[in-house]
Amino acid sequence: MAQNQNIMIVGGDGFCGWPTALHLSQLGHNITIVDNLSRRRIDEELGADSLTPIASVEQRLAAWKETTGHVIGFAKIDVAHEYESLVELMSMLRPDTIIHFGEQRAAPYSMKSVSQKRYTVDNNISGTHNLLAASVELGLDPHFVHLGTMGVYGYDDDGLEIPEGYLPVYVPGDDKQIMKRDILYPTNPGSVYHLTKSMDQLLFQFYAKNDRLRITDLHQGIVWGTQTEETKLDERLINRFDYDGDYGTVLNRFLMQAVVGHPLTVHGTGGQTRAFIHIQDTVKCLALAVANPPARDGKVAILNQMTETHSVRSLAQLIAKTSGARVAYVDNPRNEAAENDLRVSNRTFLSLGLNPITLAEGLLDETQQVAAKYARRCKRDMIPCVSTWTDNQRPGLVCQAGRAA
Ligand code: NAD
Ligand code: USQ
Repeated sequence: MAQNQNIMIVGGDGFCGWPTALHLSQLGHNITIVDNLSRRRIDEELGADSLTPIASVEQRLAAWKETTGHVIGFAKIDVAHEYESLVELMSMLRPDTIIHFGEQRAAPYSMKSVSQKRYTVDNNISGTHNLLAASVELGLDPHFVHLGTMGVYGYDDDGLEIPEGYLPVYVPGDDKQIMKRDILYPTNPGSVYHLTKSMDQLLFQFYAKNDRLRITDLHQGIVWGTQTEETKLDERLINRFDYDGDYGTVLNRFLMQAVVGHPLTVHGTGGQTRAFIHIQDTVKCLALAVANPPARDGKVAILNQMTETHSVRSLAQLIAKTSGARVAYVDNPRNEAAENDLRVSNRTFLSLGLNPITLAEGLLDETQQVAAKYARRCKRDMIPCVSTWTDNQRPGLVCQAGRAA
């Protein structure tokens, strides 16, 4: 594989996509971002905004060129609906690698109402399929790298270490011989958003088998932190920091809640255990995935992209201890197990050389410093989680009915 690749990054204006684009550009790859800016539009729809003041795409790209001399291309295309424009761009770019971040990624947003459910399914499934179909139609041979989620496995706590995508099953044959098969780990999504990632997996399975596309599906845990080595280079390169009840993820929410003096909003008992990864490790994993395409063997390479697991309760307690914040155990707006254990294999990235950043390494402080710097931009009324999973959970502002601990 060429050292300097032509890489198309779909969703490259988003939280994970933007720092990945900068990192791969810094490594010498030729980057083109494709994004319809729907994430910025959804901020307007919700009345929310990134805690950090993100510059426009044009300002971001100009700042990158000014700071490093590297040029990143940009095309505003909706990959779910503007198929002809996508084909035109891809036939011109002929990408060696396509990285696909371009989906609606918030579980609470996907459960908000029927309109957001339909949007999430339509956007995510059509977008993924269009990218695969266009690659085949044009006779291209890109390495297709997709950002999936740990959530496709579900959180059933059955005691197994979650393997990387495939579950070995042993079935007695007619002659009583035991036969081994590797099947896609049975999916158990917990939201319409996670459901679309489960459905993406079948699209990949088909295109890898039928068209021999080389596909890497990265099952990523919850990303925390905000800045990377490259986004720190200039204020105009700053990454997004979502904290609102739909898009803010749990650890970043707790870190900023502590800064603005809001109780830490633990859902239920906080016994949900989840997988985490720092944004700096996300970009490193993407560089490793790009440098190590799978064999063309008809099978999707599935890698678990996470570095550690924690329960929500233990994260809240850790942050409360260091900041003095109050922990509020609030009614859970989601339909999820109150408590679960989680063990995950991340052997492939470790074997490729990932040296994980853990919570213990001081970056919690760095994230809180970023939150403190922009705390004046916080809209407190955007903090509560108001999206509920079922109608009978819909009493109003669920997160505000907190009990102090
Ligand atoms: P994000 O919402 O910040 O970024 C997604 C980007 O994709 C946005 O810029 C958006 O405008 C763009 N986009 C969406 N639909 C599009 C379309 N139809 N056409 C073109 N562009 C489109 O999300 P993120 O946090 O950067 O997540 C990126 C990917 O990583 C997602 O697929 C998500 O499922 C996955 N992921 C994220 C996390 C996390 O904690 N943030 C964890 C695991 C997996
Ligand atoms: N939670 C709280 N309090 C809060 C917010 C969340 O207790 O204020 C709890 C939730 O109930 C849940 C857990 O924290 O049990 C994680 O919630 P989250 O919003 O941090 O993460 P999630 O909805 O799972 O989604 C995020 C990203 C998604 C990605 C997923 C990875 O938004 O794109 O796919 O993390 S994973 O969780 O591994 O599937």
